[in-house]
Amino acid sequence: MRALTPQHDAQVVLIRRAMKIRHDWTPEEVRALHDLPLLDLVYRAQTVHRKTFGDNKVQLCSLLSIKTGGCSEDCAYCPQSARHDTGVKAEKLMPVQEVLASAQQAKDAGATRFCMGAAWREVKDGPQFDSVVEMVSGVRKLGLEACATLGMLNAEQAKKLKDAGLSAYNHNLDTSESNYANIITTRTYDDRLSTLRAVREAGISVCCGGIIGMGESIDHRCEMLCTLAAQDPHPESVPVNALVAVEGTPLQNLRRVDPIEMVRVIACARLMMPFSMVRLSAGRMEMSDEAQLLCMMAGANSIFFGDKLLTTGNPEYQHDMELLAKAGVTPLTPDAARAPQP
Ligand code: SAM
Ligand code: DTB
Ligand code: SF4
Repeated sequence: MRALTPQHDAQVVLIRRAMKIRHDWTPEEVRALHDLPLLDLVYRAQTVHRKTFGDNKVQLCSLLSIKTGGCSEDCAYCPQSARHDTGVKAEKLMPVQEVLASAQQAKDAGATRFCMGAAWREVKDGPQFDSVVEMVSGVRKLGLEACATLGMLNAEQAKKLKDAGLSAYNHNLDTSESNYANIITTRTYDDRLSTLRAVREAGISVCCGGIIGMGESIDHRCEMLCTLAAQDPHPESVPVNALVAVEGTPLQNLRRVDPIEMVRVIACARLMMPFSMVRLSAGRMEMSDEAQLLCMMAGANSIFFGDKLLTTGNPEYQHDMELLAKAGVTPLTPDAARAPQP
């Protein structure tokens, strides 16, 4: 976490005292919030957001697939699973220097966080992992936050990543425990939670969120939000993805999720985890500018920019910059103060 000014620090201490941080949300309570009239919900979320992040800034993150496709897992949403015929080719791990060149480009374009994704079920010790460790320290040397998402990790691997300077590890719960087996059968919810514990215990920030629009019910979404917020401390970063229905995956025929549903989930995440970065992640290609701004009103304070996510599309850089400029939303700069986790 970057250094804060003494004034800001003092302010956050006061806010923290006034704001009860909870880990015991019940699905019924969350459902009641979720179902509020939309403008009441957004108003509440924005009120909390202004207290914890007074600056109205949005963090620009850059995403790179460092190892694409051929994954042994059967995640129903994922174009990179070897079990789905999506046209995504299995590739080798990218060379360290290429990854660092891409990180430099992202920095030049205004990114403050660089996220590296690998289509692995789990990390295996050996030369590939050693290269990833090198990538992490290289990205940090460029002055960027470094985030990685590499599948399951053990405590020792988490420690190595921490020592290389990894800022955050992304490991999503994706859906609720009660819906998990409908989406993934090759691992359990407990597998996910135990990697998250290893990450936390190594002292790495946790980035953990989910996907909506996979055929789950609203109650499933509320249950997932409760599990996210049950983590103590809260994940510092909570990505909210809308399913990108990719041809060849079992979810290919699902209809685009209504953006208003994204707004509701983002608002709940903001209210439940007031100090976390809430990231409007996949699915922006199918959202209007206005819907994205409503997500920001509801507390989203980060987007991925650049015209590709891992394997699917993302809005054009120029379009995003125009949207932010039009709305008077300033990108977070590397030296900007922002609310720390309580
Ligand atoms: N293999 C690692 C893992 O599963 O944690 C890391 C890579 S995985 C692609 C990272 C995240 O991307 C997933 O947990 C999921 O939330 C998101 N994701 C993947 N495919 C998606 C899709 N089609 N639509 C929305 N989100 C997606
Ligand atoms: C997250 O929650 N969303 C990002 C990031 N974490 C790694 C990935 C979205 C991937 C969307 C599908 C694709 O492009 O392959
Ligand atoms: Fe593999 Fe991750 Fe895709 Fe699942 S989400 S198939 S683990 S790359």
